[in-house]
Amino acid sequence: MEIKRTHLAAEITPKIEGSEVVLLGWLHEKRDLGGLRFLLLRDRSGLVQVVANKKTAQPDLWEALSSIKRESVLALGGVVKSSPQAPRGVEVRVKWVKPLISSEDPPIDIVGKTQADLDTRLDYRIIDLRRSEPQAIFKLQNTITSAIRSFLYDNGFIEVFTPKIISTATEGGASLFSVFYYDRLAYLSQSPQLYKEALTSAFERVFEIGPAFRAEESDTLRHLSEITMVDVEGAFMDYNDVMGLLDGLIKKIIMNVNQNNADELKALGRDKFTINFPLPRITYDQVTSILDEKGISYEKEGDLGTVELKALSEELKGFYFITDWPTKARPFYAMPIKGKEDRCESFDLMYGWIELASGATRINDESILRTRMTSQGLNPDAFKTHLKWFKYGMPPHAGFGLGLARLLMAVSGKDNIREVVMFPRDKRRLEP
Ligand code: AMO
Repeated sequence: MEIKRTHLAAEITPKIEGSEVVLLGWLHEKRDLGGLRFLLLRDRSGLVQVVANKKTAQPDLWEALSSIKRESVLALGGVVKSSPQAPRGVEVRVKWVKPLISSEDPPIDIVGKTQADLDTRLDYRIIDLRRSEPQAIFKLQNTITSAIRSFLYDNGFIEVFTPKIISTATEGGASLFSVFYYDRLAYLSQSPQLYKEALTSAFERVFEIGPAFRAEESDTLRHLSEITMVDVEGAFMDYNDVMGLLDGLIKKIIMNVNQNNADELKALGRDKFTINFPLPRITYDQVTSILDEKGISYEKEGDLGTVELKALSEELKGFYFITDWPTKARPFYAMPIKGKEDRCESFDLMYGWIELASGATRINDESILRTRMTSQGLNPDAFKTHLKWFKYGMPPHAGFGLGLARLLMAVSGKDNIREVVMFPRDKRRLEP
């Protein structure tokens, strides 16, 4: 580009009063006050006020400013002057403007006074993402993913990338999307579970932040068909070690969000987090006793549904673990507790009534794994490739899968997962 930016909007501060600056960005808002024309220019750092005075501006500059539509991309030059009324205490007195490309009138309001409904916003998602709230949400997401990576690197985990086109179900469930793979049928991966487990025998500690696909029939505020999953797996660890790791991970994320994202939390009407660690742990059997006391019915030895979890969240706020689930309610790879085989070394990390992550100690003995597959109604022959690795030194291991969007719901305070995924996919939506 031939015009070079000298400053970002956020760098226009009283410290550089009197300087000549060149700014690049989008026309966020425009206001005419008689002989004064105010613009708000937006770039990746935020907004800055720019002003032109009819008396002193060249006529062609004044004209250019009157015809420019919001969301046009501009280069402009001017001088930084103090202005007590301007949000930054200074403004740019514009000397020249060069529209780089013009915009049509935006289809949704970006300035945020009247907010379109979510479906309309998602239809125009790229425009919607210019609003301050989605900007805040995805900046929080960036803090979260970078905290996750740095925490896991510091703990000896290496980042891996496993295939997303696979030949058999991972979780044994029915929620698979099928795809044509040349002349065969294949599936989109629901989870890197089997790969991450096998990889512990080569690298001990691995993690992946990647897509997972779930053909979910349920149309809820917390389920999507394509999600980003944070999968972590470590050799020579059990579920207590992994819950300890998650304690450390959540602590690091919250610390970084509190430190780096004060503006974003404010934009979302959120306070900084104060959380006590370690996070509370409650067993499945303790949960069902609470439900019994409250007179709430649940499926015996089964998963906990929304009604049950909402009732529980009246007692337990914020982040906590539910541990020691019934073996029959968990996937085949979860390790039964020795001497109490109807319960397994497993947990869910919760935030209020929303499940954020599941994890477990895994079975690393092939014959036990085969038995568990059969008792869950699965055919071990379908898992031939996976079972093969268990003959060659599969270490004891444990891990978890954390739904990134669910965590972002917790941190941003949004109750619809579609708000915190840039391009959500559900039963109805395959665009944009
Ligand atoms: P699970 O199936 O419980 O476990 O998924 C782990 C986490 O992923 C998130 N999640 C979803 N988020 C949005 N929409 C969905 N449709 C959806 N499905 C799951 C949730 C959930 O807690 N292999 C195991 C993990 C493990 O044991 O390591 C697994 O996939 O936050």
